[in-house]
Amino acid sequence: MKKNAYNVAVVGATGVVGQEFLKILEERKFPVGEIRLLASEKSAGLTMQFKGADEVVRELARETFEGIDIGLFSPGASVSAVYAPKAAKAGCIVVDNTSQFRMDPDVPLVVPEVNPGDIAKYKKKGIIANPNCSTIQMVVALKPIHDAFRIKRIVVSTYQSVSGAGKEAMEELSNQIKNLFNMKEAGVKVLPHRIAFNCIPQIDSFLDSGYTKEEQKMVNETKKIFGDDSVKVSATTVRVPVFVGHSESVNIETEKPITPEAVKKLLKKAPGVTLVDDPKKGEYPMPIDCVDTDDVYVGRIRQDDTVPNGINMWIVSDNLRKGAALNAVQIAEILIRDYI
Ligand code: NAP
Ligand code: 12T
Repeated sequence: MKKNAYNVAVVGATGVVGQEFLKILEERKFPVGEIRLLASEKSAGLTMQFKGADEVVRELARETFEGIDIGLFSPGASVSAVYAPKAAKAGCIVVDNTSQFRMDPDVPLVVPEVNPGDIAKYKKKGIIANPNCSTIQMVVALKPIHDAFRIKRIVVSTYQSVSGAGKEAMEELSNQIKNLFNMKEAGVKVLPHRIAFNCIPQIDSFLDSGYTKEEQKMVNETKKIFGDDSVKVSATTVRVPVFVGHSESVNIETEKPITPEAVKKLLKKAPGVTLVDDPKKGEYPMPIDCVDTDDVYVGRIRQDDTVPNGINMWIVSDNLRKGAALNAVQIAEILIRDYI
């Protein structure tokens, strides 16, 4: 028998992704029975609003997941590493936003527009992984092109907002702007360098290869989501002084001959994609226009004449929504529709 409401835990509820989870559950009228808000010890006792009611935040370490159907997790990888398996053991299906389980062969890595069928594999561990924000928006736009023309190689450079690094990084950008206008020291705490009026070509830590972990995630996750190890991906990930919304310059090479017109035709009907591509009118996607919206926006689609079958494009999305909380709630919607 189908339930008519599901008990949901939001783990990391006080974070920027956690707060977006609450907004999206409400907006999409997800059938929530009990909502349980969990965070660290320092937030225990705070109240947050859900559907117009005050809900008390509780300490994750003191809770069990008995009676919880779905856990929406975004508390950081090391915390998910401990508590996602505990929750799953108690019968709660976990949709995890951290990088902890994404490359685990027994954990599906899902973008509903791309590989919804992989959700079925959640039964192995009771955990479904949500991909990295930069990967999600790229694969939503590229999936229809890959299906029609087979993408051989992707070269991507990202322009990632500070909200990707959480609430403290957002406060850091606004404090630095205020401090600099008041002739004070900017103050660097969370991000590796000053971000105000700057760009930082480092997101996450460096690997021995010279790439960052963020870049390597884009490579590995794209292959896993497409179920195609032959797609070559080369990534450069950069932090820019934008609060919300990640942008990406993407170059692709396809096996079959491709034109900008054919790409536009595909993307016009692609799920989750909005085409904004009228450069003569100054129309192309920008982060300021995508904040608080659900879609992946694509524009600046043009031929790359330097290779036989090449296309350049520009992809923008709200990293806290499609890049994080929305994608996870869409996964939960499929879970309750098709599985539980
Ligand atoms: P954030 O704003 O810094 O929030 C972190 C949340 O985790 C807060 O609710 C915090 O609670 C909680 N937390 C930290 N340590 C905890 C612990 N020991 N026990 C319980 N809760 C704990 O960060 P965020 O941007 O929301 O991101 C969180 C995670 O989501 C990260 O792993 C990130 O990789 C992932 N993610 C983020 C994005 C994005 O675009 N932002 C996209 C994909 C994935 P307190 O407030 O009590 O400290
Ligand atoms: N380092 O979920 O800092 O793998 O922008 C997401 C965002 C990791 C992740 C960031 C990060 C992830 C960031």
